[in-house]
Order: sequence, then structure tokens, then C-alpha cells
Amino acid sequence: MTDQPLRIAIVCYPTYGGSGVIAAEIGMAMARRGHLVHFIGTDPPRRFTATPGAAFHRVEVRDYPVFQYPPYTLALASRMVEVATSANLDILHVHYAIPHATSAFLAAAVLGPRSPKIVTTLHGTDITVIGADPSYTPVTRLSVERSDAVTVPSRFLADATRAVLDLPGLDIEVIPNFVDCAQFVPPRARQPERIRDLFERTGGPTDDAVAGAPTLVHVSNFRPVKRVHDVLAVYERVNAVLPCRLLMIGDGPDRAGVEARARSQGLEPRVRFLGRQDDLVPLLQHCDVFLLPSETESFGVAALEAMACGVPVVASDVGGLPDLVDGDEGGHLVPCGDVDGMARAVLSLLAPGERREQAGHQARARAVTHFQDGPLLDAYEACYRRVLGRQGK
Ligand code: GMT
Repeated sequence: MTDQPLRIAIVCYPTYGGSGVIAAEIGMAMARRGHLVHFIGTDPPRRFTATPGAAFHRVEVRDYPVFQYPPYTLALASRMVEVATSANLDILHVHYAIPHATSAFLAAAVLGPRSPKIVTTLHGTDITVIGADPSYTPVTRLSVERSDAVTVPSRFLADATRAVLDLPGLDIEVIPNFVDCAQFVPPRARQPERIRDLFERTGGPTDDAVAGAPTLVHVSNFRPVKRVHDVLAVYERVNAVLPCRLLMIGDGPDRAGVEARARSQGLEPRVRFLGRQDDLVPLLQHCDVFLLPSETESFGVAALEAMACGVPVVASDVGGLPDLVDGDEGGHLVPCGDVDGMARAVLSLLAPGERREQAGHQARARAVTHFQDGPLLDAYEACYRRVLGRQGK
């Protein structure tokens, strides 16, 4: 039985966030491993590409005059019931507690003994922000507690889940997030002129004084938790000592404010806001330091992708980031909000000598040794088989 292909549904937010990235990669990898995979959502996840063995099922959230807010949770639960029935699902793997684990709980209640096993992967703010909000805590607790298995990407989030949901004995498996180290690779040689060309191609003023200078980079969804104003503050401090560039990749609520600040300081020739980018590898590869000054971070997938490309990371010493970034090798951890300390850490990496190259190699080695996709996908597959075995399905 253990080698039989499984019928798995994956549910996630179809956004640029790390949870959607990880969910899409798990689903596509499971399909490549011979399992039958069904993505369920309002849209396919951003990183989803057509893969034999993987199908997408759209959730239609219909509006009616009586609704003030169309109930996505219920439409999703109903679609889960349909797909579970038609595909005879073994596993329903939901990413992000609210509302996905809740919809799964409802679908399981409808399906009764025919229900697939529910695997819930928690990602971060679903516990630390939404789960901690009394408007959602009781429902989050029930949905997590009733899952057949719960996974998280870091020890930090396991502890936070037990504390926030007041479930001290909850069985939680830590499966770190992962990266495809064959796709996210360092360049043969870093070429600053690639970044110069990018600045020229994307329009706006450029500055020849930084033509061959280093580039700092940040990738996120520009939510307040990412502290993108700190990214700019760190850049300003570094740039005052060592003229350099900054690439800001992604989009979200704080982008307009930080972009306006960069403009008002006359930084446009050296700072580019690229918005959302699908192909990160050629951008990351030619950058020098990745900045992640977040308020909290259960893991930090974008930082891991940079590390796999040989880019050292300077990050806040919060949440799960100490599991990812080794403050001694290939990166620096600095207290959240300490923009002077972060600037010093960046400057130490960019000092003349071998330090930047050495840190890049260490960052890459850490990604390959601890966060390579294969073994961590094995852990998910083992988790699926364990919950099925436990119930004798
Ligand atoms: O919880 C969020 O903020 C959104 C979520 C996402 O969809 O990207 O991010 C979380 O999950 C990622 C994937 O596991 C982690 O890499 C991020 O660290 C985590 N974000 C936070 O904890 C703030």
C-alpha cells in the first residue's frame, strides 16, 4: 500500500506570498512523483505551471444581494466536497489556517467517513496575527485541532501555535520550507552590468557613478510586517558610505509610501521598484546582499531563494529567521528595527576582500545542505502516508 499513488488536493492563496509558492511546489512535485494532484482555489497559484498529473479546480464565489461579504469559506468547502467525491481524494492539504483549514473542517463534516485526511500547513500570520485576533481565535483553534496532521516551517511557529491557540499538547511536525537548488543557482560570475542594463531597460534616470557598484535587494509582498521603510533606511546608510544600488521587488500596501520616500530623497537613479516578477533567478543572481528587516517571519522563503542563488542575507533576528540564516556564516542577524546595525552588517559583507564571495558560498551551501527540496518533499509524502496509515484508509 505504501507505494500506491495518492490522490491529493492542495489549497492555498494564489498570491505571490511564500505560502502559495511552497504549496504550488509541493503539488507540482507530488504530480511529478506520480501522485494525482488537484489544486483548488479562486485562481491557480502564481508559480503553478501545467504539470502532467496536476489539475486545477476553480472556486466560484457568487455574490447575492443579501450578502454584505460573499462567503468564500463556504464556496471553498463546497468545492472541496465536490472534488473529494469526484476524485476520491486521500489527502486534502490546506495551506494557511483561515479560512482554508476551516473550509476543510466543514468539508470533512459533510463527507463524514468518506472524507480525505486533512493536513494543515500553518505559515505565519495565520497564527501570529489572525490566529491571535479574538475575532478568529476560536475558529482557528477548532480548525487546527481537528486536522489529521499539522505542519509548520519552523520551530518558532510550532511554539507560537501552541501558545496562541492554547493547545500545549498539539502534535505539530516541523517541515522547513525548501528551494529547488537546481533552479535557484548562483551565476557563473556575478555581473554588475546586468543590473545596470536592467536599470536602463526599466526606464527612469540612471547614475553612471554606480555602474559597477554592488546592489542590495529586497523581495516581499510589501506588507507592514516586512518593514520596507527599514529596507530603504538601511540602503540610505550604506549608500552614504559605499555608493550602491537597491532593487525592490514585489508589490503591496507599503510600496507607494516607500517609493514616494525614495523619490523625495532623489534616490531614483539608484533605486528601482520592479513590482512583481515571475523570474527571480536572473535578478537575484547579480545582487550582492538580500535585506529582510521584518517585524516577524516564520521562515522567509524569499531569503532562502536568494541564499540558493549565492546571495548572503542580512535579516532581523526574529521568528524562524535564526533557523534559516546563520548569523556567523553566509549572513547576519540584527535586532529588528536596528537599521544602523543592519547597515554595518551590509558594509562588513561588502568590505574589500573575499568576504562577500565567501558569504555567498556559505549561503548557497546552507541552502543546499538544509533546505534542498527533495528531502523535505519526502517529509510531506511521509506525513501523508502516516495520516492515512493511522486511520487504516
Ligand atoms: O503569513 C504571512 O505573512 C503570509 C505568508 C505567505 O503567504 O507568504 O508568509 C508566511 O509564510 C511563508 C511561507 O511559509 C514564510 O516564508 C513567511 O515567513 C511567513 N510570513 C510571516 O511569518 C510574516
